[in-house]
Amino acid sequence: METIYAPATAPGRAAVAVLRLSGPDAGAILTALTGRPLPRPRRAVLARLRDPADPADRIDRALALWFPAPASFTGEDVVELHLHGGRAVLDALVAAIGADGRARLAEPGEFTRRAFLNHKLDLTEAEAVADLVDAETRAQARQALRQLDGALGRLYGDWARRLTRLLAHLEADLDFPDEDLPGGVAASVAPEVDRLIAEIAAHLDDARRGERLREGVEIAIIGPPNAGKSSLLNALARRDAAIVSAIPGTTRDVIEVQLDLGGYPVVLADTAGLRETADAIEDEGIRRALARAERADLSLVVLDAAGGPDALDAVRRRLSAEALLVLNKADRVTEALRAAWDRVLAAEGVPPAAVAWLSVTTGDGLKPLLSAVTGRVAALVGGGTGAPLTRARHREALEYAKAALERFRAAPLPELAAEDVRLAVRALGRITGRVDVEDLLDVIFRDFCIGK
Ligand SMILES: Nc1nc2c(ncn2[C@@H]2O[C@H](COP(=O)(O)OP(=O)(O)O)[C@@H](O)[C@H]2O)c(=O)[nH]1
Ligand SMILES: [Mg+2]
Repeated sequence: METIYAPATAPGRAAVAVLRLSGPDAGAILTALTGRPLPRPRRAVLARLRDPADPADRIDRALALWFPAPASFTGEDVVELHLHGGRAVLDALVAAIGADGRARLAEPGEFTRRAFLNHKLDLTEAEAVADLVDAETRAQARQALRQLDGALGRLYGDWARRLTRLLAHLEADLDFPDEDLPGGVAASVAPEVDRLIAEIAAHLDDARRGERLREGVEIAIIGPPNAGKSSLLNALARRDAAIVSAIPGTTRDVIEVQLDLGGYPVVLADTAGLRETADAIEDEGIRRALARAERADLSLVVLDAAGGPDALDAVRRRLSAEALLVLNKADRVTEALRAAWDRVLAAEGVPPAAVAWLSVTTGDGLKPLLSAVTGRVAALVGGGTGAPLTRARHREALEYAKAALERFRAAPLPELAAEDVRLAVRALGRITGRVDVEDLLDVIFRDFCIGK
């Protein structure tokens, strides 16, 4: 295994920069850089780093940490150097290590990859490292941490082990039909397979909570031109992300901003106003607006309330359980007009909880709207019990495993039945990268004491 090294902190000027080395020569390279013996394991020591090729040329006065294998992040010998975070210092160290010739720059993700190969992490935990680094909100970070703690790996690993045990029984029945095994093996494993199908189904049927939290909840702002959609986006984003004007048809493309709503990540999209138009570009913008509203987790349907309840006609089809009706420009709505709105909404059966009065201009109603949206977002991604599914990769493998188990329940021949269970175990093993069917079968078969 080659020794690798890489800066672990983001490039640029900072108080401290961290560089990591991992592999068999990490310790020797540290010795060459300091001209001293290795420090005590896992103790931070002050180290004078110098260029091994020219020991008079000092690089930095740094903090050095020595993690001998296997008690390190990668499971290999690891050295961590905490430098002063300037470009020149880091560049000089990288150049000196490069010139030493015993280590090469790490590929992206290579430290974590080695941790996986050395059984320090399973694949779900390795993915959690990436998610934790990418997390932009607290809820995302908490979810990634749970996964890093092995919550998902344990769940999938446990299912795989239970299935492997069943598989062992099925195969024993096939391989040694003359042996005196308890009769009716396929029938005896059926209840446990049914339990597993139900558990996997419940885990899959989570309204994509975990995936939504990882990727961000999508909210689309739609409505007729000039209703104040772009103004609302800017107010929620607290910056001028979208152009606001009195000219209808100003917004043509989808404009996205990312928000942190109460710890939940949200991708808010402003869209072109919905209307008939002869302008080809605006028409494409409207097509995109509708497509975005279709796939959004939540739509904010904005209307100019001052125009009266007839405005509803243009958006009636967009009102659904996943929509919040925002009646904007309330500053220009008389009491009589408001009463008219209330009558129409009641007649249409729009629940009051799905309606938000707003004036972006005065700011009235913005806070209640924000809490209503945050509440909806929390309901979409928060709550839930246990470890949520976080990736399409996991979902696909679990759906494959569940389908295989359902085939097992319907399979006519014992040989085919065992093969379906085997496929299900493999699919679960692909998620964690850990379950090796053959190894587990060996262990379990030993308990059987057959054909000694
Ligand atoms: N009086 C009033 N005018 C508003 C309000 N919100 C937006 N506007 C104005 O309505 C016009 C259209 O706004 P804009 O955000 O571009 O609407 P969009 O076409 O739906 O994106 C602009 O002139 C805004 O200043 C509001 O709450 N009250
Ligand atoms: Mg606009």
